[in-house]
Amino acid sequence: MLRKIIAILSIVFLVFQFNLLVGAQNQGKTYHVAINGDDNNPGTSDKPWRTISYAVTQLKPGDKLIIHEGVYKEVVVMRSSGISEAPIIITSAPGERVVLDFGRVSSNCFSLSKGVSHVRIENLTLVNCGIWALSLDGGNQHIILRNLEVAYSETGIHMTVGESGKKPWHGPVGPVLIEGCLVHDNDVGGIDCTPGPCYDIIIRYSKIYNNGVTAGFGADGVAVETGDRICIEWSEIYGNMGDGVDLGSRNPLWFNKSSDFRVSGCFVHDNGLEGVKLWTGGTVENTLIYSNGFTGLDFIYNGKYLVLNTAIVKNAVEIRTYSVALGYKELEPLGSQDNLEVEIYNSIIAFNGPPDAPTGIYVGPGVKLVSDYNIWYSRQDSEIYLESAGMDYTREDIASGKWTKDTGNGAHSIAADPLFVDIENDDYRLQSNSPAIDAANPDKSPSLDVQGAQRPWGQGYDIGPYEYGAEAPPRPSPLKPIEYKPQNETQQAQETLPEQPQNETSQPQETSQAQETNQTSQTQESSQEQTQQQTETRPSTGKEKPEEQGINILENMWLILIAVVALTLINIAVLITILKKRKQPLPPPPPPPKPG
Ligand SMILES: [Ca+2]
Ligand SMILES: [Ca+2]
Repeated sequence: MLRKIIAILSIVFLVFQFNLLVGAQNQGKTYHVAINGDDNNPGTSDKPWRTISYAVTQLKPGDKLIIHEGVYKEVVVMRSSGISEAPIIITSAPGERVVLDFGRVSSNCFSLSKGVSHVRIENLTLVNCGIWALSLDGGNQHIILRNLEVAYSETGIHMTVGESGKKPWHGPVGPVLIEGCLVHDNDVGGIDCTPGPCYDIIIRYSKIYNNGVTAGFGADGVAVETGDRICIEWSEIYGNMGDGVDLGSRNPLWFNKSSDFRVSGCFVHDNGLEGVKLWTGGTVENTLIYSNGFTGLDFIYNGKYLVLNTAIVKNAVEIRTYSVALGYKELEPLGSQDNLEVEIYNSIIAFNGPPDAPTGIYVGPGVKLVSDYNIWYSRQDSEIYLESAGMDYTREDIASGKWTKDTGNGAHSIAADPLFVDIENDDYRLQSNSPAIDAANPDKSPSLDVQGAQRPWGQGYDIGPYEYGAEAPPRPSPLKPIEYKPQNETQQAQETLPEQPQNETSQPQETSQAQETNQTSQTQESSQEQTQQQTETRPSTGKEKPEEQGINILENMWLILIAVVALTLINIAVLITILKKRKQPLPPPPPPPKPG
């Protein structure tokens, strides 16, 4: 009887192994979608599917969907996930331009449904969506969005669903890596996490620009209402009608739970309202904040804030406000403003505002400011306004040591023209005789500058985001900067898009005057163009990144195959032994158990 059971189990096990074998072969299949395909096809390269929306229903962990050139007009809802060793990858065929033009449909357009995780979406252009072009509905983990253009929609990339100030309907979102993306010309926001929370979000090598312009709406470039561990690095955020970066919240539900916000190696400029706005703490380093309409840098509620090697220049040139506001009294504050711990080192606050308006830094009564090695040069009679003392510190007060004597700050600070190369044309690199050169505190200096150049160069570290003379590697940029304008209704969806050389399209074709005069940006881009392919040389701030999921499926499959074949051979051997033994006489049954 026992042998019979073992034999049956053995056969069952063999069948199981056979299934595993088949499963292993199925893992990591590559499918194709093409404009001339058919959803009744098997989805192979010679018999591709026609629609992305059908294709995504067929995907399993490890599968890769390759979309071929053309303009696709359909809404896509993804309901299947990958797993950590085998993410689902959706991408265009190499060198082929794939556009999803949603025709301004009044729904979300490319959605990752509740809980859909371990997905990589790459090399696509998503435009013309009536609501959210790319929506991470909630509970989405380990998502990589790489080399996407998301534009001309109501909102570009949206994470979590629900009402502002309330809990999300489908849970938080993250980790998410948004890398090498262009998010622009959306009506009410570029990248938005409302209500949140979003955790472990990294946005890098991206450009987020001109959002809110067409609709005349105060759209932010990047806005995260609630969440934590949000990092924006090596990116350019400009020309948005609202704030460039707005991290944190008015929402009291989540106050003081979020403090790891980080803006590093970024250019934040020409936004309509504020440059960088942090509500509950965070770090701003190696960042150039210029020509924003309102306050350049704004820290609002209690928290720990750190500013390193940042320049805040030419902000608030039209509106009467401070260029840096620390703990400025909110009209209806939902958070506390009695304990902001702010450190500012190696930074330049200069040339802000019209001459007759408050333009320097405002230090609120609840702020504990520790600062040194900075350059102040915005307004001669009020570089620093200290609310607790009701005192304006003038350029002379800083130079003569009065500011230091009163507050203990700024013993090594400078009240002089930082001598930028060309302010008119927004080139904020340092001239060779700039007082910022070699004048920074080395212990507070990041090892790379805003262009990714190694610090220090020369005798020491420089104040501000640029290290004078240091050799800058190519500044990271979107891998495939492209511009796509939604087509007229009368044009054919299948129409092939004109081929555009990459280097010409990397400069967005804005009409804004601010961008036309933006030499800094253009200079960077021409250096990017030469070296776009050298992505491996990109600097990194060492910030932990979400797990890369590019596991070699093929390698895994071979391991599984070998294991399955070995197990099968052992199993067959066991089965043969058992069957042979069955022919031998059975031993006598054991005596029955004695009662009692
Ligand atoms: Ca805002
Ligand atoms: Ca130096």
